[in-house]
Amino acid sequence: MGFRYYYADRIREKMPGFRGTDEELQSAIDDISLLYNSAIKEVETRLDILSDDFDKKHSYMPIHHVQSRLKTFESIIEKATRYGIEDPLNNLDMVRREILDIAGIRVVCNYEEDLLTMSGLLLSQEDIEMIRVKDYCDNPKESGYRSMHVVVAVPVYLVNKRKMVPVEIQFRSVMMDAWASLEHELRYKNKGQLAQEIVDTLKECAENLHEMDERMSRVRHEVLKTGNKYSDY
Ligand code: 0O2
Repeated sequence: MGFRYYYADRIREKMPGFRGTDEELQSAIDDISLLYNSAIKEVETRLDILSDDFDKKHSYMPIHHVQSRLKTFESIIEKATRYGIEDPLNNLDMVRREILDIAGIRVVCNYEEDLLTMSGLLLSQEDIEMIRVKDYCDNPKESGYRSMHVVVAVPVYLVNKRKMVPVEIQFRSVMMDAWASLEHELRYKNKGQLAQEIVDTLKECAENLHEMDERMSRVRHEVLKTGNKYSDY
């Protein structure tokens, strides 16, 4: 199976606590790989179609780029432990109910206003269920982080059943994404520890970029008003 990248023997080495056989562990993790990789494909395809249709109708593509990732098995188990799930390796059904970002998609839009357009279009699809929204655009995190996190459940059609699978979608503007990517790298390089002065500077940078986001959006609207190929949007 091309999509499988969790291996039972490697997981056994790092986490020896699984009580079943290797075959049972492999089957459980294949199930996770298949479901969540499929859910990512499903959402990516829907976003692609929406983007193409939006372009056709308005001569404008709100999405700058899309990234996706499947959480590693180790970090799923680590997060489950952090969330207080007892013996997560032997309670994978509970882990799948509680950990909602096993499948993650980042939709980077041009401007902040595009976030609502794209999330609204996706959420209005009748077979998509909204699980939760965390709006860090209007309420940025203490670090300065801005983004809109939407968890949806999407249908995945298997051979003889349909499964609703949760996917966390982070909608960000280009400016929000630039800040988050650089800040994440700096934090990661320093193993999560940054001096207070650096933290303050990064927060200030986030605020400056937010201001820039708003200015760029105003410029865009000026350009639209003067009439050009986007004038019907
Ligand atoms: P990855 O690989 O990016 O997904 P948690 O805090 O994870 O226990 P929850 O509810 O998932 O619980 O947290 P939250 O804060 O809603 O979303 C976590 C994700 O948002 C992070 O994923 C980052 O992608 C992003 N994020 C949140 N805060 C910040 C921040 O201050 N800086 C940056 N750069 N990104 C942030 P992970 O878990 O880091 O991993």
